[in-house]
Amino acid sequence: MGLACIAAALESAGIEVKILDCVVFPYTRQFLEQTIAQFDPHCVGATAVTMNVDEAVSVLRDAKNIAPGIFTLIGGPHVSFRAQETLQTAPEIDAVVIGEGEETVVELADALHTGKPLQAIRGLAYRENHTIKITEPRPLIANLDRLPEPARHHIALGRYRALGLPISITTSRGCPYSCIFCVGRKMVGSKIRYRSPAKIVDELARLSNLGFHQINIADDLFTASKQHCLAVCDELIQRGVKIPWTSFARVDTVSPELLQRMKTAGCTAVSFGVESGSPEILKRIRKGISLDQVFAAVAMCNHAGITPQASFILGLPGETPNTLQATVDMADRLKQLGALHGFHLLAPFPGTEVRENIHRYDLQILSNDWKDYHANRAIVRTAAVSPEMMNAVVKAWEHQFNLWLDNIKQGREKGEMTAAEAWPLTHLEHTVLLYDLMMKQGVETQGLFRQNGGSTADYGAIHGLVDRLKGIIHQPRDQMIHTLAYALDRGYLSYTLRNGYYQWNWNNFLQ
Ligand code: B12
Repeated sequence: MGLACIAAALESAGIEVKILDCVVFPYTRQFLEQTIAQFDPHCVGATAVTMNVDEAVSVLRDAKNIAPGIFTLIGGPHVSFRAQETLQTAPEIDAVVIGEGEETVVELADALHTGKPLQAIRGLAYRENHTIKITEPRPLIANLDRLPEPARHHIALGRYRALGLPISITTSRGCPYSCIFCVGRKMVGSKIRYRSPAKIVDELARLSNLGFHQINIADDLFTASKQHCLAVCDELIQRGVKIPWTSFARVDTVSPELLQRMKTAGCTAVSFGVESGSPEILKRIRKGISLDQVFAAVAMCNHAGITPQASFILGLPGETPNTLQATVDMADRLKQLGALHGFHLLAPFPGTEVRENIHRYDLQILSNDWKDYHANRAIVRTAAVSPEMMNAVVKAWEHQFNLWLDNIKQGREKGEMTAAEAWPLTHLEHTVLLYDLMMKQGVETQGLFRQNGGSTADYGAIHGLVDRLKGIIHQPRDQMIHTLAYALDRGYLSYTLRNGYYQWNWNNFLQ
């Protein structure tokens, strides 16, 4: 979303852009080299969260080495809080865009073109005469309606659709709450800025035609304003836009009326940050919710027919074996009430209260290697809880998940399950294989071959490709046939037969 927003702002200013999406394409220096040779950009930028900042920096390093004249810049929620450090440790990066980037990047492009001084551009850190300069902070963009729609045409959406991922949209920016583990509010401000419901639904209507199974409303807190949330829902209902969607919410911002309307407008699931089963911890992290409110919100969702999802963070300051147990118990109780749940481990990101003022908290940070900041394994300890104790909870949860998958597998093998019942596993298998195919460039390198495969029989497009993928994709043949047939059927992949040659392709244009 970040890159698509930056691309849209640049295009509106008449600047040509190209997005290299290293989420669904494998990154290689050669790939970057080819792109730079063909596109010949003045500037190369990258986005990053903390866990992938090193990779983003190394892409920019490659860009600088390939073409030293290129201006390199980086933005996103990690470097916004580590601008100085980023420039100090990565001499190949010329500038850091701090905070919202749409206006900054357009002014920067103009300055690079005209030779205007960078000093006048707010929200920028850059190097001048071997010193690092940080300009005035950039005020948040007041009117989001003036921003162009994210330039999704630069993203290979077909690949995201093939992986079963939802497509994202934002309807607002900002969060008035001040949870100590989150940088959201510091990135986007405490005063929420809303887009107008008519514009949002125009965009949602377009997204609903792209063949995604679901839309993710990626706002920090979609339900922050009841009025805004209801207005978007009413607009969706009135215009008859039918597409399932999900959003983030807080348990103290939902009501039966709101959830009912969200359901009517297409909402299927709401994700709540519950964080902990301990009231003391909830207080300490300034979450501002009670456990009663959690139970009430889950009941309201159930009543409205919306799946409640609860997300927890282990390793919050002051965690003890008792609070850890309270969180596990809370998750179990919510599960019994029909809520899905997941555990993450605290990653104290730059810019968060918990990291910047760690001396105030019962917490020790055990790793400053940003690659460890993925929140799936413990990188903190408290006085009473070790990383091993926290990891054990997550591992037990992962074990339960694997047992559930095994059960489906057995049921499917014995023919005791319908295809619909087995779908979560079947879908996961398809996703894993298709992702592998993308990352290994299986279609690009092996997708063109002779119809009869060298023999007299027509081998068929699927069998032919499966044969050629042997040694590249390490999956059983049946599975590969099944997944390719599924991807063809859904239009994720297609092939043509011309002059005795099959040619496979990923489909990117989704209408
Ligand atoms: C929605 C969301 C998600 C969605 C993303 C959906 C999507 N399609 O993008 C999902 C659920 C998938 C997700 C996943 C994760 N998320 Co998240 N997410 C958010 C949330 C709530 C909004 C992000 C968003 O879309 N904002 C709107 C876009 C337009 O803003 P943006 O990306 O920040 O980009 C702007 C600027 O940063 C800047 N910019 C960004 N990149 C660049 C690049 C250049 C060159 C320039 C010039 C400018 C620029 O300009 C952009 C336009 O203004 C934020 C909270 C927040 N408000 O930041 C957390 C947040 C970004 N997520 C966070 C985290 C930790 C994660 C995960 C690591 C969680 C996990 N353990 O798996 C993953 C990482 C995924 C990844 N590889 O990036 C953290 C990141 C903190 C950090 N320092 O790492 C945040 C800040 C929340 C928090 N806990 O504090 N997330």
